[in-house]
Amino acid sequence: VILPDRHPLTAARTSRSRLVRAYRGERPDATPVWFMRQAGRSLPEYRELRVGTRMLDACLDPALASEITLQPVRRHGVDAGIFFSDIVVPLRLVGVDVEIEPGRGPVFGRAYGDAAAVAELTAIDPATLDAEAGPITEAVRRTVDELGETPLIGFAGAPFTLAAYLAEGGPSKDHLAARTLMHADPGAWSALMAWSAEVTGRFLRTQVLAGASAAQLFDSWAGALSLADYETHVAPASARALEFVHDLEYPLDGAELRVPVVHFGVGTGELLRAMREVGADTVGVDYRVPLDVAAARVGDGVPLQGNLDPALLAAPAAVLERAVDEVLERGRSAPAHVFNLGHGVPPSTDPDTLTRIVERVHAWEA
Ligand code: 1CP
Repeated sequence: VILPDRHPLTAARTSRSRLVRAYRGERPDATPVWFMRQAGRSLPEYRELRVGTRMLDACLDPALASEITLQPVRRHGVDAGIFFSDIVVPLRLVGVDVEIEPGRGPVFGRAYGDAAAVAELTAIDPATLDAEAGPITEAVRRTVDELGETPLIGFAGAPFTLAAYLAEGGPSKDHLAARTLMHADPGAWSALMAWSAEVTGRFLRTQVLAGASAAQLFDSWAGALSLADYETHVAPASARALEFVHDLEYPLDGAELRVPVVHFGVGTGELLRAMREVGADTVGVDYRVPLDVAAARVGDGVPLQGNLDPALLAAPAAVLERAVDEVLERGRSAPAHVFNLGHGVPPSTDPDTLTRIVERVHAWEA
């Protein structure tokens, strides 16, 4: 499926951007940089806009979601916007009772940790998302109109990370409820994973069709799994979720190219190769594995994204600068590198620190 003419990739507004070039495995004039959670509480202009609006209501207000997405692009000069939304937005859209509690994260009206609960959840037809996704489509369209030649990254939660919340009914440290269900009732588990893959895959596809130039799958909590459990009980569902965007293509130099897909998780040092193999073009690396080590683990020819430790953002300037340079140097081991943090921007971060990192990354001899 070729993306429509007005799509920024098809219209050649973003197909030669630094970000999309790097995701294709090329080395542009400067290393592209964006930050996970760049939109959010580190920005005073975000905190001001969010007063009096619940998180998920903000996500479903196209004007607000679009403005919040644009704020860090204007302020920092990053090479991409990341759509302001949340991994649980598609669950809300299909009618699941979920809220985001400030300081806590996603909280559900009930837990889906056994076969009976999973059967109730999976009775919801994932295709209902398509009829409810109007606010997402509109927010993405508004955003890419404003972004011009800067690409927008769409994202979704991977089925395991969604299941980690669903099985527990909220955030948890070790994702025990999900990991127990996986082994206690593999049938219910695979039903939950298949359903989550459909819902989250449709959410991702909606964003790309509406104008996102890349797609990132967040399997934030996959690092809780052994490689064997990941491969057996999780990887097939992640591959299924990514199939929802794999057929979307844009024309470039007479060829038809797939929309780039990035796959990221925390603590996934043992899983990097497997995360590539589910169908990712670029692998996002957290701060625990240096990029040169990660490059050897994922195999040849794979662009990497990452991986400055967010803790360094609060360190003295000289310490931070050395750490940024080291990430860039190690990034040379991959065919292409997109600079990012090893996980999200902490809310206490001084925004000027992020702006200075962008300047330093862009000035570095790629
Ligand atoms: O009121 C607020 O400001 C709430 C904080 C917040 C924000 C700004 C939450 C609650 N979600 C978001 C937006 C968000 N969530 C974005 C877009 C903004 C950007 O990156 O610039 C993205 C990509 C996410 C994705 C997300 N949500 C992930 C995957 C990324 C990651 O950080 O690992 C996860 C795990 C969530 C769940 C979630 N939502 C919110 C919180 C606090 C959490 C984590 C809770 C937990 O620790 O389990």
